[in-house]
Amino acid sequence: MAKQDVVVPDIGADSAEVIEWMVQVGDQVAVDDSLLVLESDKASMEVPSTVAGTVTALLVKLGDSVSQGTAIVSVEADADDAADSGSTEKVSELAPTPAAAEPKVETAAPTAAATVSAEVEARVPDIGTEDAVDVIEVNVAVGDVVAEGDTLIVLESDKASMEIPAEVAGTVSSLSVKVGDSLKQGDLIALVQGVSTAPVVKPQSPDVGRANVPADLVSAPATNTAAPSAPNPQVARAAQPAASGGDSASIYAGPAVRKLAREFSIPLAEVAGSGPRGRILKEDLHAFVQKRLEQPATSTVAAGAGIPAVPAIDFSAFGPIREEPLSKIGKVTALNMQRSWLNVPHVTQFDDADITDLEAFRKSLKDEAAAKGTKLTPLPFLLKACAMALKDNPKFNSSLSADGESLIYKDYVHIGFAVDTPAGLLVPVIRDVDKKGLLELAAEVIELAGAARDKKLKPAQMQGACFTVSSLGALGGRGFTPIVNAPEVGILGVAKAQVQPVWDGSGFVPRTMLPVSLSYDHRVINGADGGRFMNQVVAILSDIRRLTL
Ligand code: CAO
Repeated sequence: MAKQDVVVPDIGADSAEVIEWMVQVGDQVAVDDSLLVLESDKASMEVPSTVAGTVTALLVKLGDSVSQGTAIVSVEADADDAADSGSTEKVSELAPTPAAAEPKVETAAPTAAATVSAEVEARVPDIGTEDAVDVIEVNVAVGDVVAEGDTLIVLESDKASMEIPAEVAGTVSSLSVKVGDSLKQGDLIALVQGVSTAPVVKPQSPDVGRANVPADLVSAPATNTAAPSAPNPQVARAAQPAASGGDSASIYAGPAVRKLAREFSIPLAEVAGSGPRGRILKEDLHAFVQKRLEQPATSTVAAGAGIPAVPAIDFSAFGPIREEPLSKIGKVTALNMQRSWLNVPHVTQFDDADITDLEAFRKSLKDEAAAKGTKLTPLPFLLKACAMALKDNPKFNSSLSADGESLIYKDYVHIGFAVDTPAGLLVPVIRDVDKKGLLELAAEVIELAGAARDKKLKPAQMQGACFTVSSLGALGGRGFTPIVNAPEVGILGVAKAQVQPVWDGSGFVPRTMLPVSLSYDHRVINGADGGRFMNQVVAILSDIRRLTL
């Protein structure tokens, strides 16, 4: 078995970048199987194998710049192949004959020095096939001024899409093709009234000259006879690097579109193509960007201004998966969380409240609460403490105006509390907390939490909060950083109360300590404001007689 290196054939460009591997070490390949995808300024192309056998080494890596003759893959040729032809023989078989190595069509000599008024025929160059191929885009109209290299039309065969560029700068004086036409090499595309003073090339015959061939799209052997030969690249609907398991084969876009996508970091795998057979057009990129710009208001996973999106990952590449749509509540929560997180500069302060006496008092009210058909948990005490602190620290009971120019102070104290429901997080609002008693609040918590879990909350019962309390105390935990429910400016997180040894000045005594965390909008509230609010909440919880002050 002979080892052979497959090399980069004539790619019609000085160099191209390796953008995707289509094989890996150990793969069996047949002659003409695609090995990798190269991309030059204008074209992307799959490079096929010249040898049948087993891939033993990849000689270049993604991102490498390669040129004609660069060895890309080592292949251990199949025994038959090797026996039949031998590696050297095989190579020589594939090597171009001197004649074949010449440009397929003689480079057309300039027939005239272009003048301002010279009219140049733009014809279909050697497109590597004798079959007619479809015009899928016409990129110019009569009267358009084109620069040399501007795309006139895009052709598409079964395997390739290719942009046909203008050979001269000038004005399109007539157009001979339309979308849907089938064209062959030499067919007239347009007449361009040249404005260049440089010599221009006018093909002598429909057998167009090399000068008219988009260099990066040719399938004919190149002019460089010395270079190792291989079948020419198929200019293909080549893929993006197969990021995250994306189906690269399904990405179908021309080089210009790919370049634009790269420049704007647009993930082509996420762009819907509106061109023939799903080809992605520049318009599709525009539409995609437009949609992304509008998304922050409508999507739960949108990237904000300038914030890179989290890449899409094909998790099935790592093991079995199951996908379930988010509930409506889940989507709204995600959107609200993201909006608050992105808009509000958060600061979180932590403290512990000694609720030993509060707990003793609460437990002493247990029977009384039960007699009234309710249950008194620490939450109503927390609501009362926050209501008092909100009244004494009015900035916490405010919201920034939408234009960010003023603060809107509220003379009411409505507090939301987070409820964990099977459908997701809901935040019912208790109105006028400052005016209600503990047992009244306890009853309202139970009623609203029940309605939330039974999906019976009315929209009005979830509106108008000035502040939120999020209690995870029944679940445990030592503390967390709650996210402000904008346009509110503060939220109190409550973790699990635990008996801890506390130094009382002469010894350690067991005290029930409640961890609390206060997050606030640092645009409105500074650290000192936060500290004062937190101190007051902790002081009230530590000595609930303060509620009567
Ligand atoms: N520390 C220790 N124990 C606590 C406690 C705390 N901080 N808070 C409550 N408990 C106790 C209660 O006293 C009760 O015990 P008893 O039955 O022995 O009296 C038990 O935990 C259960 O309380 P509860 O959960 O039924 O009642 P609650 O008033 O404390 O909370 C509600 C009500 C609706 C807030 C709660 O059920 C809930 O849904 N919490 C989740 C909130 C949430 O998800 N926050 C995160 C939002 S961001 O994702």
